[in-house]
Amino acid sequence: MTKKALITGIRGQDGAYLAKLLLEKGYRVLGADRRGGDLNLWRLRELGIEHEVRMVYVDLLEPFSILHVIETVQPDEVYNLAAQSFVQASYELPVITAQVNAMGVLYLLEAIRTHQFGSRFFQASSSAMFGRVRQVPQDEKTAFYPTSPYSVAKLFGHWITVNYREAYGMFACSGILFNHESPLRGREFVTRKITSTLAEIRYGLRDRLVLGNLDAQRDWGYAPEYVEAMWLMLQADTPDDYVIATGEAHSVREFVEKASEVAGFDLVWQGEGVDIRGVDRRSGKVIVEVSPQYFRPSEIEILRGDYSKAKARLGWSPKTRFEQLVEIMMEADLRRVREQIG
Ligand code: NAP
Ligand code: F7E
Repeated sequence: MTKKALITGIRGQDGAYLAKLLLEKGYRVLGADRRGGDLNLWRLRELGIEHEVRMVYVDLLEPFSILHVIETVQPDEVYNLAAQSFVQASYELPVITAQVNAMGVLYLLEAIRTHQFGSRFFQASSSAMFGRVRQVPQDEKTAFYPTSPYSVAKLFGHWITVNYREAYGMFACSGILFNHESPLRGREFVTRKITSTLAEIRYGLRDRLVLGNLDAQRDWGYAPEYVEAMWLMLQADTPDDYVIATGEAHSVREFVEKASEVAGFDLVWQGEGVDIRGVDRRSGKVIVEVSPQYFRPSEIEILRGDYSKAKARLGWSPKTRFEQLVEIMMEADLRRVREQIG
């Protein structure tokens, strides 16, 4: 029988890739959408699946919408990818971040428990929960130390998922996802901000790329591979929690350097601290600078994950390395700008 999957956060990066993967596997995919209409379906459109996903109204802040959709759809699998996912914004919007990222998870779990259709549940947890990291690399046993309203709320989402599994025997899994990127990443996140802005500079639509902390290090993987791990977790014999990562960390500075190279710049750094400048030796122009406006009240200096458990139990490993990821993203943004200017 055709399996039904409900994906919250369908308009986001992961929602789009997961929908594509599940459609390819023969699932009927229902996309939980808080806005309605067909505005902003650009990611589904880019993947050529905008007419294959059935949209249903769900706002994670509206528990009745969740109860209603679980009751009417009776999904085999529920993937909770919806979140206020931008860490920087969570300092300005702490309450809404907590409501969506923490209470939203509980509403979903409670709706599944109440209806007892046996839906399997995936929660998109975050490496940001490790925050002020207690060890490098981080694995499933590493102590959490969240450092933003975003990650504190995600920690609730993680533990309530574990709690519903242990207390009620639900098939509920939490994926502790390290940063994963792609050409479908939102432009507010640093990787896509870098590639989209450098592409615009390359074709004369913009002068500068202004960033915050260049020294922060992240374990950046390729998003289509991460949604495969989500699916694998729900196909396992028993529910569990898994770190999904590449095992490599690189700095924001390294990302800028590699992306500049792919975009055809010859970047050299001049100065230090907030006065640092990235200069293109070919044109002599400053193309990168730093502004404290993008510094965070509390920063995560390094995240690097140990995905051994996912490898051993799910057979999952990352395939796309850092350099390749930057190339994929940079080339996609160069292509987009070329198409835009004709
Ligand atoms: P994303 O592109 O920001 O997508 C998040 C989606 O959540 C958006 O489509 C948004 O809908 C939806 N949403 C926000 N508030 C909602 C609400 N109240 N009700 C219903 N939907 C709501 O995020 P992503 O990168 O795909 O990430 C997917 C999930 O993985 C998120 O939970 C994120 O926190 C988590 N995660 C991501 C990463 C990563 O590196 N990408 C790492 C760790 C964990 P609108 O389109 O309507 O705004
Ligand atoms: O920042 C630094 C910034 O916003 C990465 C989300 O998917 O991954 C993501 O959260 C780093 C930080 O991602 C700029 O200070 C420098 O150290 O791309 P980001 P994030 O905060 O790591 C986790 C795992 C999630 O769960 C989240 O949902 O880059 N940085 N300059 C900058 N960051 C941004 N956004 N913009 C800058 O100009």
